[in-house]
Parts: sequence; structure tokens; C-alpha cells
Amino acid sequence: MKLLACRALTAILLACPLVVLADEAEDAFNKLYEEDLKRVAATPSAADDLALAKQLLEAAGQVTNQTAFLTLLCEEAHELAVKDAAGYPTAKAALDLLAANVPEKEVLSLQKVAAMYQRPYATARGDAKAKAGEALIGALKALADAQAAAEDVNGAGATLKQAFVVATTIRSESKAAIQAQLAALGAQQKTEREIAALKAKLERDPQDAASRTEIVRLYLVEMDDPAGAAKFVDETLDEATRKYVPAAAKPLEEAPELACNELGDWYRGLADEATAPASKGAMLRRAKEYYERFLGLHKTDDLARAGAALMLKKIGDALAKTEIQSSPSTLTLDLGQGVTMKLVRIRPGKFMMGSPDSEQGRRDDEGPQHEVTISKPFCLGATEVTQSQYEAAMGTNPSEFKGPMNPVDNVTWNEAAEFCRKLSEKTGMKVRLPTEAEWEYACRAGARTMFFFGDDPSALGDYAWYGDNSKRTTHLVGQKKPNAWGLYDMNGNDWEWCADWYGAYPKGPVTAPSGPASGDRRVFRGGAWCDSIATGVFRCAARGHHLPTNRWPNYGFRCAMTLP
Ligand SMILES: [Ca+2]
Ligand SMILES: [Ca+2]
Repeated sequence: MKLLACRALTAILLACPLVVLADEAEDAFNKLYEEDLKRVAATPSAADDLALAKQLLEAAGQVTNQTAFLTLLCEEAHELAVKDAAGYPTAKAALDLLAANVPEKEVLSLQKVAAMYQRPYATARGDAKAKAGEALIGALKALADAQAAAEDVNGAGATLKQAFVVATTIRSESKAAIQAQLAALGAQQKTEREIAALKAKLERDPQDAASRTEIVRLYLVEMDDPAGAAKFVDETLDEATRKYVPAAAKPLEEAPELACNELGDWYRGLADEATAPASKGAMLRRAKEYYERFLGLHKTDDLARAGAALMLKKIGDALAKTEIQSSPSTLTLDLGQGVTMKLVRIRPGKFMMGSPDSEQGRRDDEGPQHEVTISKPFCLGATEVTQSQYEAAMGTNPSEFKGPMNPVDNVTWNEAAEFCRKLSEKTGMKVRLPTEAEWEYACRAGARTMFFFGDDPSALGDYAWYGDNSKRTTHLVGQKKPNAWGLYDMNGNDWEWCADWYGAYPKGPVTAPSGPASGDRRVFRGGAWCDSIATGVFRCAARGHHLPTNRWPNYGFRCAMTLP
């Protein structure tokens, strides 16, 4: 009976096209819910409070254009639900709804969400703490974004620092991304200080064209704020600036067809000049918007249209590049069924592949030592492919030493290649085996020594499961120390199949080599659980090889991934 009355009144409110004023909203809210609130407050159980919170949240979900009423519903729903941990999801949903619909409540709502996640994080232990910590980090990042958007740079910085402390404590993978965000925020603060100093100079001398030009550039490129830049444009500045900055300050949807192409070209030029990846990305995105608008307006199939389309494609490629440059250093692929694969981003660079003639224990096929350029960034699995990963993609497990987190072993080159093909299909990413050059480059991680950890073989046990410590079996991946680039088990555990046919090395410098065009044996690298140090197989340059159809309980692999 009561519920029906509530529904009817809510329906009337919802049907009302006018915005309900704050005190009217409060009257309406009290009429609807005052008795219910008293009722749930009178019982010690939190279950009825939560039930009412859900009811309020449902009503809030249907409110449109009635900010004051929506605010009351959401805030009260939060208050009721947050009393007990069982109500946290409802409390968060209420705050999220409020944040999304009432801009002036956004920061406050997100602060409450973060405070809520602080409680379970503070009390939990072990795995539960890690999980609560990830949730808290997510809430803090959302809050920092909202603070930054509201131009509260100091607040955003303080929030991110909190997130950084949590990420450090629980060893979260998001630590690097938070660090990057903090750096970006620091850069923004620096730009703001530079602008303030230049403005002071300009006040003393309004004819100081150099300071004026620099202020315009800082607003335009570093802050991506053309409206801010436009305020400083005057007749002392060059023609392009006088023409394009005011045009760019206007809303995109007001730009006429012809201006779109010109502004696209102009922003592309600014992108070329920008050095920080974030600024470059912002300029490219602006250029993209103008070319896209041009294509939307200019329907004639002519040269101008073809030119803009081509430019758009180029910008897409350039954007993908800058986004990778400013992206976090690890990437996680979802293999389904709760199984994931972590890959490490490897920077491009040069290295000397192979070993010098003087290296102890070397074999002839490791020479001639030659310079290799890895021209593009790529990703490499942080660990060998595990059995749970292998099963998620292939549905089978050929391993001799069974264990979901042990590396898959007893796997042929053909099967490893098939796994990569299936994983590419599943994820839409270009997953493959690493080339032999990529493998050695990543194994060395900048080291020119015999081993990636130096020249002293006695340290091998810190980094590898091998003959002396393996007890004749594979071990869980990622248990030993990683190399300098965060790659585990590059030595030992399983040998790792590479993409290349086995063959002689080139005699001079090469770029992105992928081995001989044909052959009968495939390369593998890194040594395995059964090998002794005396065999020399744990040196960075050491090569192994076998038929692609051969399997053995010490053959495994790790995935590489091509980046766009
Ligand atoms: Ca109660
Ligand atoms: Ca290995």
C-alpha cells in the first residue's frame, strides 16, 4: 500500500517537466520516505537500511532534470547503505550516479567512495588486502581525475600520492601508471608557473612579443587550451597565430568546412613541434577532430576528401605511437576464464648480438658478433607461458611436469606457434614468438656481459632454476629474480622457442632481423631446469635448436606481441 503511494508520487515528480527547487525537493522527499527512514533507523539490523537504500537508488535512476531531488535520493541511499560492508556496492552505485549527474557534487561523491574503500583496505590482510588496495587505487584515480578536471591540481596531486603509497604497499601493477600521472601533473604545474612568470613580464612590458608568443604556445600546446591562448593574441604576433588561434578557440561544431582542413594541418604542424608525448598526443587529437569534421561536411568524392582521409590515417598511426610512448610499461592480455598474461613493453634500441671470440664457453655459431637495431617497441611475456594459459587457448596440456602456474613443457615449435595464432585470434592483438634477436636483446636488458647479471656464474641461482637447484623439475614461473627489464626465467626453467629458423648470423649490422628465410630446425634460447652451468647455455649469446616437431620436457616458450 505504502509502496504504491510512493511509486505514484515518484511518478508525478518524474512526469513534472520543471526542475524542482531545493526546498520543494526536500518536502517531496520527506513525504515519500520520512516514515521509512524512521522505521529502518529503529531496528539494530542494517539489512532493512540496505533494502531502503536500494529502493532510493532505483528511484534515483529514473529521475531526470531534477537535480535537487536526485541529490537527496543518492545521498540518503549512500548514508543508509554504507553502514555495513554488505551495502558498499549500493553505496558506491549511489555516489557514482550522483557524480555522473550533478557536476558540482562529483568531487565530493568520489571522495566519499574513496573513504569507503579505505576501510576494508585498512583492516584486510594478505590477498584480501591486495584486492581491497586495487579497489582503493581505482577510487583514488577516479577522484584525482575529477579534481584535475576541476582545476584542483594540488588536490589531484595529493590524491595520486595516496594512490602511489597504496600501490607500493600492495605491489600493484598500476604503480608505474600512477607515477606517470604524477609526472604529468608535475609538468602541468611547471607550465602554470612558467605562464605566471611570463604574464608578470608582459605586464611590465606589453610590447614584449617574445613572452607573448611563448604564453600562447604554452596554453596552446602544453595545456591544450586554445581559449586561454586566444586571450593573448594581438597584432604583435605572426599571421598564422593571429588567424588560427582564435579559430581554434571556437567550438569545433562551429568550424566551417574549409577552415577544418586548414586547422587540421595547423594542429598537425604543432604536433610535429611538440616534444612531450602528452602534448604531441593532444595536438594530434585536435588535428584528428578537424579532419573528421571536414570529412563529415565535405561529401564530394574528390582530391580534398582523399587527402583528408589519408591524413586521418597517418594521424591514427602517429597517435598509436605516442600513446604507446606514454603508456604504462606492462600490458595484460585477457585469455578468458579468469586467466591473464602479463607482457612487458620493450623499448627499441641497438645492441651487439652474439659473443666475442674471447668469451669463455662460447660456440662458433654465436658469431660473428654484430650490431642489431630493434627499430620498434614490442612486448614480451614477463614469464614463460604457463600451463593454465596454454590450456585456456589450446584446451590441452602436453606437459610432463603438471602445475597450472608451471611453464608448459613438452611443447613443439609448431604447437607454440599455433598457441600464438589462437591467442591473436582471441585478443585481436598480434601475438607471436619473439625473434631470436628480440629474445637476446630482451635477455641482455642492456648488459654486454656474459650473463645478463654480469660475468660471475655463481649468481645464476638467484635468477634461474637450473641443474643445481631445480630438483629435476620445472618450477612455478616468476619465482626467481627478474632481469633489469622485469623478465623472469630468461635463464632456466624451460628453454624457449623463438620464431627464427636456425642458421648462421649475418656479417654486418642489421635492423629487426628475423633469421634465415628457410631451414629445418628452429631456435630456442635460455637453458633449462636440467642444464648445468658448465654447458655454457645460460650465457646471453648461447643458442639451441631442434626440429619444429620435436618435444621434450624442457621445451617451453614465451609470447611476444607486435605493437601498432
Ligand atoms: Ca536498521
Ligand atoms: Ca626460460
